[in-house]
Amino acid sequence: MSPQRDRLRIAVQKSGRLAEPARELLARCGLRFRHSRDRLFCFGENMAVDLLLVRDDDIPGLLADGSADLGVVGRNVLAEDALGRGEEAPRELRALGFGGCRLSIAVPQEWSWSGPAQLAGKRIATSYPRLLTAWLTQQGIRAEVVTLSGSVEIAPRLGSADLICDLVSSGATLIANQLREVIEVAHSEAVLAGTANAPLDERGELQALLLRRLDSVLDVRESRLVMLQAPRTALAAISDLLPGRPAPTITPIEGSPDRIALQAVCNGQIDWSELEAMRRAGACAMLVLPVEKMLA
Ligand code: PRT
Ligand code: ZN
Repeated sequence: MSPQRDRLRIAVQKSGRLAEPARELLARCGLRFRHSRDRLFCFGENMAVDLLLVRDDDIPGLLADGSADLGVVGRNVLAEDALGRGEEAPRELRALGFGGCRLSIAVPQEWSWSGPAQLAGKRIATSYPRLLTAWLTQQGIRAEVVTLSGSVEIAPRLGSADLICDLVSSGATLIANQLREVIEVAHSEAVLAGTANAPLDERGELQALLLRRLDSVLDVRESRLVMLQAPRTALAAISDLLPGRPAPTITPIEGSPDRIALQAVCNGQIDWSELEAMRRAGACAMLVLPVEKMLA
């Protein structure tokens, strides 16, 4: 049961891969925090929103017991927790687009891999026993799950497991441990998590406001403002090259009746080859700018 308080609390990782990007994202939503001495709690200076700086593994529990209202955590951690908690488990509210990785099965390099059936009867070391067990069940495979809290990748060499199921991003750790990724069990990225029912008081309103700002921040992250000039006759060809086919704003250029200035918010990155194609179609004076905020 959530204790009475009027300020919203967001739990984020104190240090680690998600700590910086989570703080940066909240800053982009307009939140400013004062650091406290113990760095466990950060007071929100401009809104009634405070931060709890904790270990990522603690975030689902803090949400479940009402100590925090929102949390930024890996989907892997949230999903592993949810499998052990049932109906009332904290849930994913938004995918945040950073901290991307995959939970994968990796086998010793010398194995020849013939498919998941090969896992039957093997010992698999992991820090995600519930996710792995659910996947094995879904695949109809009986194997032994060996739960380890860290250094999973050395288990096969130590002889405590035959293979592993661990998080992978670049794959360098697997290679360094003579392991080979063979199959992805789950995809993960950082998510904003919250409880099944948002608070009904002012905190609920604050949470709704934050979610609206977050949606706008996530939307514009991939957006680019394109500005260029071109002959009026090239307009159709150039518009076709704009990612996401936005509706551009067209302005006549004073003193040059055949030429126009174009401005468009495009949904997606614009690379050099696309700019070069626009130039071949007749565009010049091209500018591509990141979009900071957008409110319809
Ligand atoms: O102290 P605290 O408990 O808060 O931190 P932590 O050490 O448990 O977590 P941290 O900071 O390592 O990771 C936080 C979250 O980042 C994870 O829960 C994932 O959602 C996400 N993430 C993204 C990763 C990785 N990429 C990742 N590569 N988490 C861990 N790894 C590890 C992986 O386990 C393996 O040991 O990095 C190694 C592999 O990396 P590559 O690049 O060699 O493949
Ligand atoms: Zn952790």
